[in-house]
Amino acid sequence: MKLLVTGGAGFIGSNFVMYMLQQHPGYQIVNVDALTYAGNLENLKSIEGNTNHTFVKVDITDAQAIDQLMQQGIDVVVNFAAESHVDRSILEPEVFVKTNVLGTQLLLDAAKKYGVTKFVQVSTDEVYGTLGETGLFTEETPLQPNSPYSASKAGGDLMVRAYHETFGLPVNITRCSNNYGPYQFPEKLIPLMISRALSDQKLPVYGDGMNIRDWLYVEDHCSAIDLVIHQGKIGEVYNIGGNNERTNVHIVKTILAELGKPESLIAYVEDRPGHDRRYGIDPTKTMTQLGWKPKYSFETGIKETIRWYLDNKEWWTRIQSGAYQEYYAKQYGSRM
Ligand code: NAD
Ligand code: TDX
Repeated sequence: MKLLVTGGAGFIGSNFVMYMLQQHPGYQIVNVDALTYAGNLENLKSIEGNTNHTFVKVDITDAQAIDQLMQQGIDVVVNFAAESHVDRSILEPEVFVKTNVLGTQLLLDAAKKYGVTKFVQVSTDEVYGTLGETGLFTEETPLQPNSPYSASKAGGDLMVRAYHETFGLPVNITRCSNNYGPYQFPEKLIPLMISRALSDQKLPVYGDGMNIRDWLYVEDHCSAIDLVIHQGKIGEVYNIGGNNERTNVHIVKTILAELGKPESLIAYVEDRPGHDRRYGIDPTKTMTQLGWKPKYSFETGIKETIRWYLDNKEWWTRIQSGAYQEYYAKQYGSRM
């Protein structure tokens, strides 16, 4: 099988590429990434030299380049490429629409032109909006996105739906809860708090810290997408989550306790505008129809993650200094 994976130098995409090469040693992966600030080829160091993996620096909004790539014969497209940070979408929404809506539509066009056996859109629970104190998001929950980020992801999802309904393109959409684990860019809650706590810097908690997110270890997200690729019923949406709802302040206090740092590092700061109060995924469909089950409890996953950030300090300090962006030029500059 030949997969085109977009966004494979980012957090989940790079974990997914490594996971798939391990699970399916015969598969070929073409990894397409624009290497924005969030793309980091250092994430893929462990698979350098693996001939089943090819990296190509391409922007998914470049229709010509995508067309050229698809000409080689791709079986399955897995679309991770996106602008992914809510706070950035509040400051600069335009690039979110460009990549997450237009980029998705251009990929769909190429998939339609060359014919694929499946197009998997990796989406998020944030498209469903926010929950009150009770209830969970199911695949039938109406889309009510509240941030420019989630609105752009919902726009991409609706394009995927339309290409299925109108052109018969074989698609699946996955909607996963908040991921955490190795290689997550240190702007997101968990790696931001770990890296700042290790440097004894203040930890900015938005609002009252009681907003709830539903956390899933990244490898469990990858195993679910693997099942969707192989067993997902064409045209269906699959929610992915492990029933691990935690308040933000609980997360931050867990990290501080694990690192032996004082809670006095916590600084309550002004709330995020439009801040969704609670996310919670009902994963029943994915579990019963695809036989998916997460491997990691939150308590195990967070310990593994903290250990990884302690062992890979150089990885995130190079991000903080910007030095990671030179890696591409050094490694690939003369070859591409
Ligand atoms: P990330 O920001 O770490 O990675 C995104 C990657 O996409 C980067 O490597 C970046 O260079 C690349 N990219 C951005 N714009 C591009 C473009 N125009 N062309 C080609 N590549 C481009 O994000 P992530 O956390 O790994 O998220 C991956 C996907 O999973 C996203 O679609 C996101 O919406 C979705 N998702 C994320 C989470 C989460 O908790 N992180 C949860 C559910 C779904
Ligand atoms: O400094 C912070 N302080 C804080 O209190 C940051 C960065 C976040 N927060 C809060 C906001 C959220 O309630 O922590 C929670 C998690 O924030 P993020 O890590 O920014 O994630 P979130 O906004 O929930 O979105 C994430 O999950 C779904 C990903 O970034 C998305 O890409 C994914 O779709």
